[in-house]
Amino acid sequence: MQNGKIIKLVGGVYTVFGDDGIRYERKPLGLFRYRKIYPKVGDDVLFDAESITQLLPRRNEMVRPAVANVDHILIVSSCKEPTFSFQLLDRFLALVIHAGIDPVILVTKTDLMTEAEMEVLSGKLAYYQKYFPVFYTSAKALPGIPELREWFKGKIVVLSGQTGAGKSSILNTIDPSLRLETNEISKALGRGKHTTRHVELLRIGDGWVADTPGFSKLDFVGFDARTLHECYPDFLEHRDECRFHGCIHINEPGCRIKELVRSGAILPERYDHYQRLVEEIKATKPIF
Ligand SMILES: Nc1nc2c(ncn2[C@@H]2O[C@H](COP(=O)(O)OP(=O)(O)OP(=O)(O)O)[C@@H](O)[C@H]2O)c(=O)[nH]1
Ligand SMILES: [Mg+2]
Ligand SMILES: [Zn+2]
Repeated sequence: MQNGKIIKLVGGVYTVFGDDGIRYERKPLGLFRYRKIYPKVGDDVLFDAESITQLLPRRNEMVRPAVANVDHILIVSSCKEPTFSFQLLDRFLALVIHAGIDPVILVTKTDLMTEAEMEVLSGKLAYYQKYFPVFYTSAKALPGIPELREWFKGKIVVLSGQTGAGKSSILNTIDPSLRLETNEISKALGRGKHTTRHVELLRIGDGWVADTPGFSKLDFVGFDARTLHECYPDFLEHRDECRFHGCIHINEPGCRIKELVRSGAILPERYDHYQRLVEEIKATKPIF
Protein backbone atom coordinates (compact mmCIF):
# COMPACT_ATOMS: atom_id res chain seq x y z
CA MET A 1 0.00 0.00 0.00
CA GLN A 2 1.29 3.44 -0.96
CA ASN A 3 0.26 7.11 -0.85
CA GLY A 4 -0.15 9.10 -4.00
CA LYS A 5 -1.87 11.97 -5.77
CA ILE A 6 -4.11 11.57 -8.80
CA ILE A 7 -2.67 13.71 -11.57
CA LYS A 8 -4.63 12.57 -14.61
CA LEU A 9 -7.84 10.86 -15.60
CA VAL A 10 -8.45 9.58 -19.13
CA GLY A 11 -11.07 6.98 -20.02
CA GLY A 12 -11.52 5.68 -16.48
CA VAL A 13 -7.78 5.14 -15.94
CA TYR A 14 -6.09 7.28 -13.31
CA THR A 15 -2.45 8.27 -13.28
CA VAL A 16 -1.27 8.32 -9.67
CA PHE A 17 1.90 10.16 -8.73
CA GLY A 18 3.29 7.95 -5.95
CA ASP A 19 5.15 9.34 -2.96
CA ASP A 20 8.23 7.66 -4.48
CA GLY A 21 7.95 10.10 -7.42
CA ILE A 22 6.91 7.37 -9.87
CA ARG A 23 3.73 7.50 -12.00
CA TYR A 24 1.38 4.52 -11.82
CA GLU A 25 -1.75 3.75 -13.85
CA ARG A 26 -4.55 2.41 -11.69
CA LYS A 27 -8.33 2.02 -11.60
CA PRO A 28 -10.34 2.39 -8.38
CA LEU A 29 -11.68 -0.74 -6.68
CA GLY A 30 -15.16 -1.75 -7.84
CA LEU A 31 -16.70 -0.73 -4.53
CA PHE A 32 -15.91 2.94 -5.27
CA ARG A 33 -18.52 2.90 -7.99
CA TYR A 34 -20.98 1.03 -5.80
CA ARG A 35 -20.56 3.72 -3.11
CA LYS A 36 -20.66 6.48 -5.74
CA ILE A 37 -17.15 7.65 -4.87
CA TYR A 38 -15.52 9.25 -7.89
CA PRO A 39 -11.89 10.23 -7.40
CA LYS A 40 -10.82 13.45 -9.09
CA VAL A 41 -7.56 14.89 -10.29
CA GLY A 42 -5.84 16.35 -7.20
CA ASP A 43 -7.18 13.68 -4.86
CA ASP A 44 -4.81 12.05 -2.41
CA VAL A 45 -5.28 8.29 -2.40
CA LEU A 46 -3.90 5.01 -1.16
CA PHE A 47 -3.14 2.45 -3.85
CA ASP A 48 -1.59 -0.98 -4.20
CA ALA A 49 -0.13 -3.04 -7.03
CA GLU A 50 -3.53 -3.29 -8.71
CA SER A 51 -5.96 -0.59 -7.65
CA ILE A 52 -6.72 2.67 -5.94
CA THR A 53 -7.95 1.38 -2.60
CA GLN A 54 -8.87 4.47 -0.60
CA LEU A 55 -9.76 8.10 -1.17
CA LEU A 56 -8.30 10.40 1.51
CA PRO A 57 -10.31 13.39 2.80
CA ARG A 58 -10.61 16.40 0.47
CA ARG A 59 -9.81 19.96 1.45
CA ASN A 60 -11.98 21.37 -1.34
CA GLU A 61 -13.41 20.32 -4.69
CA MET A 62 -14.97 21.63 -7.88
CA VAL A 63 -17.50 19.90 -10.10
CA ARG A 64 -16.36 21.45 -13.37
CA PRO A 65 -13.44 21.35 -13.85
CA ALA A 66 -13.45 18.18 -11.74
CA VAL A 67 -10.53 18.83 -9.38
CA ALA A 68 -9.87 18.51 -5.66
CA ASN A 69 -7.39 19.86 -3.11
CA VAL A 70 -6.25 22.87 -5.09
CA ASP A 71 -4.77 26.12 -3.76
CA HIS A 72 -6.07 28.41 -6.49
CA ILE A 73 -8.22 28.44 -9.55
CA LEU A 74 -6.97 30.85 -12.16
CA ILE A 75 -9.94 32.26 -13.98
CA VAL A 76 -8.51 32.71 -17.44
CA SER A 77 -10.27 35.39 -19.49
CA SER A 78 -9.01 36.70 -22.80
CA CYS A 79 -9.26 40.40 -23.63
CA LYS A 80 -10.54 39.44 -27.09
CA GLU A 81 -11.29 36.27 -29.07
CA PRO A 82 -13.40 35.38 -27.12
CA THR A 83 -14.50 38.82 -25.89
CA PHE A 84 -13.93 39.62 -22.23
CA SER A 85 -17.15 39.10 -20.28
CA PHE A 86 -17.63 40.60 -16.83
CA GLN A 87 -20.80 38.58 -16.42
CA LEU A 88 -18.89 35.36 -16.94
CA LEU A 89 -16.16 36.57 -14.58
CA ASP A 90 -18.65 37.40 -11.82
CA ARG A 91 -20.38 34.05 -12.18
CA PHE A 92 -17.11 32.16 -12.21
CA LEU A 93 -15.83 33.99 -9.14
CA ALA A 94 -18.95 32.97 -7.21
CA LEU A 95 -18.56 29.37 -8.30
CA VAL A 96 -14.91 29.12 -7.24
CA ILE A 97 -15.46 30.86 -3.90
CA HIS A 98 -18.44 28.60 -3.22
CA ALA A 99 -16.13 25.60 -3.70
CA GLY A 100 -13.87 26.99 -0.97
CA ILE A 101 -11.04 27.77 -3.39
CA ASP A 102 -9.18 31.10 -3.74
CA PRO A 103 -9.72 32.61 -7.19
CA VAL A 104 -7.13 34.52 -9.19
CA ILE A 105 -7.98 36.49 -12.32
CA LEU A 106 -5.70 35.88 -15.28
CA VAL A 107 -6.29 38.21 -18.22
CA THR A 108 -4.75 36.87 -21.44
CA LYS A 109 -4.15 38.07 -25.00
CA THR A 110 -3.25 41.63 -23.95
CA ASP A 111 -1.35 41.89 -27.26
CA LEU A 112 -4.70 42.10 -29.10
CA MET A 113 -5.66 45.32 -27.31
CA THR A 114 -4.90 48.94 -28.16
CA GLU A 115 -3.58 51.07 -25.34
CA ALA A 116 -6.90 52.86 -25.06
CA GLU A 117 -8.87 49.60 -24.90
CA MET A 118 -6.48 48.27 -22.27
CA GLU A 119 -7.00 51.35 -20.17
CA VAL A 120 -10.76 50.82 -20.12
CA LEU A 121 -10.46 47.14 -19.22
CA SER A 122 -7.83 47.56 -16.51
CA GLY A 123 -9.82 50.51 -15.14
CA LYS A 124 -12.80 48.23 -14.56
CA LEU A 125 -10.62 45.43 -13.24
CA ALA A 126 -9.08 47.77 -10.67
CA TYR A 127 -12.22 47.21 -8.59
CA TYR A 128 -11.61 43.45 -8.62
CA GLN A 129 -7.98 43.94 -7.74
CA LYS A 130 -9.04 45.07 -4.26
CA TYR A 131 -10.35 41.56 -3.60
CA PHE A 132 -8.47 39.16 -5.88
CA PRO A 133 -5.01 38.93 -7.42
CA VAL A 134 -5.14 40.00 -11.09
CA PHE A 135 -2.46 39.07 -13.63
CA TYR A 136 -2.19 40.43 -17.17
CA THR A 137 -0.42 38.21 -19.68
CA SER A 138 0.06 37.42 -23.30
CA ALA A 139 1.48 34.29 -24.85
CA LYS A 140 2.70 36.47 -27.73
CA ALA A 141 4.22 39.56 -26.10
CA LEU A 142 5.12 37.88 -22.77
CA PRO A 143 4.28 40.48 -20.13
CA GLY A 144 3.50 38.97 -16.76
CA ILE A 145 5.08 35.60 -17.57
CA PRO A 146 8.06 35.85 -15.13
CA GLU A 147 5.72 36.95 -12.29
CA LEU A 148 3.38 34.10 -13.05
CA ARG A 149 6.20 31.56 -13.16
CA GLU A 150 7.40 32.83 -9.78
CA TRP A 151 3.90 32.80 -8.35
CA PHE A 152 3.25 29.16 -9.34
CA LYS A 153 6.08 27.92 -7.10
CA GLY A 154 5.05 25.23 -4.64
CA LYS A 155 1.32 25.65 -5.32
CA ILE A 156 -1.42 23.52 -6.83
CA VAL A 157 -3.03 25.78 -9.38
CA VAL A 158 -5.81 25.05 -11.86
CA LEU A 159 -6.37 27.10 -15.00
CA SER A 160 -9.98 27.29 -16.04
CA GLY A 161 -11.89 29.45 -18.44
CA GLN A 162 -13.78 29.67 -21.69
CA THR A 163 -12.57 27.52 -24.52
CA GLY A 164 -10.02 29.42 -26.60
CA ALA A 165 -9.12 31.82 -23.76
CA GLY A 166 -5.49 30.75 -24.04
CA LYS A 167 -4.99 28.45 -21.03
CA SER A 168 -2.78 25.90 -22.78
CA SER A 169 -0.86 28.65 -24.61
CA ILE A 170 0.04 30.41 -21.36
CA LEU A 171 1.24 27.17 -19.79
CA ASN A 172 3.37 26.45 -22.87
CA THR A 173 4.89 29.91 -22.58
CA ILE A 174 5.65 29.43 -18.90
CA ASP A 175 7.21 26.04 -19.55
CA PRO A 176 7.81 25.21 -23.24
CA SER A 177 8.67 21.59 -22.37
CA LEU A 178 4.96 20.98 -21.58
CA ARG A 179 4.10 21.09 -25.33
CA LEU A 180 0.36 21.28 -24.72
CA GLU A 181 -1.89 21.20 -27.72
CA THR A 182 -3.39 24.59 -28.63
CA ASN A 183 -5.67 25.60 -31.42
CA GLU A 184 -7.13 28.39 -33.48
CA ILE A 185 -10.58 29.34 -32.34
CA SER A 186 -13.12 29.08 -35.08
CA LYS A 187 -13.87 32.66 -35.97
CA ALA A 188 -16.73 31.60 -38.23
CA LEU A 189 -18.52 29.97 -35.31
CA GLY A 190 -17.30 32.55 -32.84
CA ARG A 191 -16.46 29.86 -30.36
CA GLY A 192 -13.62 27.53 -29.62
CA LYS A 193 -13.11 23.94 -30.51
CA HIS A 194 -12.26 22.47 -27.11
CA THR A 195 -8.67 21.60 -27.84
CA THR A 196 -7.89 20.37 -24.32
CA ARG A 197 -10.07 17.38 -23.50
CA HIS A 198 -8.99 16.16 -20.09
CA VAL A 199 -7.76 17.51 -16.76
CA GLU A 200 -4.13 16.87 -15.99
CA LEU A 201 -1.80 18.12 -13.28
CA LEU A 202 1.59 19.03 -14.70
CA ARG A 203 4.80 19.58 -12.81
CA ILE A 204 6.06 23.18 -12.88
CA GLY A 205 9.04 23.48 -10.55
CA ASP A 206 7.95 22.02 -7.23
CA GLY A 207 4.30 22.89 -7.82
CA TRP A 208 1.48 21.50 -9.92
CA VAL A 209 -0.65 23.23 -12.50
CA ALA A 210 -3.66 21.79 -14.20
CA ASP A 211 -4.72 22.53 -17.72
CA THR A 212 -8.44 21.88 -18.13
CA PRO A 213 -10.93 21.75 -21.01
CA GLY A 214 -12.64 25.06 -21.65
CA PHE A 215 -16.31 25.46 -20.84
CA SER A 216 -19.08 27.32 -22.55
CA LYS A 217 -21.61 27.29 -19.71
CA LEU A 218 -21.47 27.46 -15.90
CA ASP A 219 -23.75 25.40 -13.74
CA PHE A 220 -25.15 26.53 -10.38
CA VAL A 221 -26.92 23.33 -9.44
CA GLY A 222 -27.05 22.91 -5.66
CA PHE A 223 -26.66 26.65 -4.94
CA ASP A 224 -28.89 28.41 -2.42
CA ALA A 225 -30.17 31.84 -3.48
CA ARG A 226 -30.17 32.91 0.20
CA THR A 227 -26.47 32.25 0.73
CA LEU A 228 -25.11 33.21 -2.70
CA HIS A 229 -24.18 36.68 -1.36
CA GLU A 230 -21.56 35.03 0.85
CA CYS A 231 -19.55 34.36 -2.32
CA TYR A 232 -19.09 38.14 -2.85
CA PRO A 233 -16.25 39.49 -0.69
CA ASP A 234 -17.18 43.08 -1.62
CA PHE A 235 -20.69 42.54 -0.21
CA LEU A 236 -19.46 40.60 2.83
CA GLU A 237 -17.33 43.56 3.87
CA HIS A 238 -20.53 45.50 4.61
CA ARG A 239 -22.82 42.69 5.75
CA ASP A 240 -23.29 44.15 9.25
CA GLU A 241 -24.35 47.51 7.85
CA CYS A 242 -27.68 46.31 6.42
CA ARG A 243 -30.74 46.94 8.59
CA PHE A 244 -31.72 43.27 8.69
CA HIS A 245 -29.55 40.43 9.78
CA GLY A 246 -29.42 37.89 6.96
CA CYS A 247 -30.17 40.53 4.31
CA ILE A 248 -29.52 39.07 0.85
CA HIS A 249 -29.51 42.55 -0.69
CA ILE A 250 -32.42 42.04 -3.06
CA ASN A 251 -35.67 43.56 -1.77
CA GLU A 252 -34.97 44.28 1.90
CA PRO A 253 -35.42 47.85 3.14
CA GLY A 254 -32.40 49.58 4.62
CA CYS A 255 -29.98 47.56 2.52
CA ARG A 256 -26.51 49.08 2.67
CA ILE A 257 -25.31 47.11 -0.37
CA LYS A 258 -27.98 48.63 -2.61
CA GLU A 259 -27.04 52.05 -1.26
CA LEU A 260 -23.39 51.40 -2.16
CA VAL A 261 -24.47 50.25 -5.62
CA ARG A 262 -26.37 53.51 -6.12
CA SER A 263 -23.34 55.55 -5.09
CA GLY A 264 -21.10 53.48 -7.35
CA ALA A 265 -18.89 52.24 -4.50
CA ILE A 266 -19.98 48.72 -5.47
CA LEU A 267 -19.87 48.12 -9.24
CA PRO A 268 -23.51 48.40 -10.41
CA GLU A 269 -22.87 45.94 -13.23
CA ARG A 270 -21.52 43.35 -10.80
CA TYR A 271 -24.53 43.80 -8.53
CA ASP A 272 -26.77 43.37 -11.56
CA HIS A 273 -25.05 40.06 -12.37
CA TYR A 274 -25.56 39.00 -8.76
CA GLN A 275 -29.27 39.84 -8.93
CA ARG A 276 -29.68 37.88 -12.16
CA LEU A 277 -27.90 34.88 -10.68
CA VAL A 278 -30.19 34.93 -7.62
CA GLU A 279 -33.19 34.88 -9.99
CA GLU A 280 -31.65 32.07 -12.01
CA ILE A 281 -30.97 29.95 -8.92
CA LYS A 282 -34.49 30.57 -7.60
CA ALA A 283 -35.95 29.46 -10.94
CA THR A 284 -33.97 26.20 -10.91
CA LYS A 285 -36.02 23.38 -9.49
CA PRO A 286 -34.07 21.29 -7.01
CA ILE A 287 -33.29 17.82 -8.37
CA PHE A 288 -34.23 14.91 -6.12
N1 LIG B 1 -2.85 36.96 -29.95
C1 LIG B 1 -2.82 36.02 -29.01
N2 LIG B 1 -3.35 34.81 -29.27
C2 LIG B 1 -3.30 33.88 -28.28
C3 LIG B 1 -2.73 34.13 -27.01
N3 LIG B 1 -2.86 33.03 -26.25
C4 LIG B 1 -3.48 32.12 -27.02
N4 LIG B 1 -3.75 32.62 -28.24
C5 LIG B 1 -4.41 31.91 -29.35
O1 LIG B 1 -5.73 31.56 -28.95
C6 LIG B 1 -6.11 30.28 -29.46
C7 LIG B 1 -6.60 29.38 -28.34
O2 LIG B 1 -5.52 29.12 -27.44
P1 LIG B 1 -5.48 27.83 -26.50
O3 LIG B 1 -4.27 28.00 -25.65
O4 LIG B 1 -5.61 26.58 -27.29
O5 LIG B 1 -6.81 28.06 -25.64
P2 LIG B 1 -7.40 27.14 -24.46
O6 LIG B 1 -7.93 28.06 -23.45
O7 LIG B 1 -6.38 26.16 -24.03
O8 LIG B 1 -8.62 26.40 -25.22
P3 LIG B 1 -9.34 24.99 -24.84
O9 LIG B 1 -8.28 23.97 -24.66
O10 LIG B 1 -10.24 24.71 -26.02
O11 LIG B 1 -10.13 25.25 -23.61
C8 LIG B 1 -4.88 29.77 -30.19
O12 LIG B 1 -5.04 30.06 -31.57
C9 LIG B 1 -3.74 30.58 -29.64
O13 LIG B 1 -2.68 30.74 -30.53
C10 LIG B 1 -2.19 35.44 -26.78
O14 LIG B 1 -1.70 35.78 -25.70
N5 LIG B 1 -2.28 36.33 -27.80
MG1 LIG C 1 -6.39 24.12 -23.94
ZN1 LIG D 1 -28.43 44.17 2.31
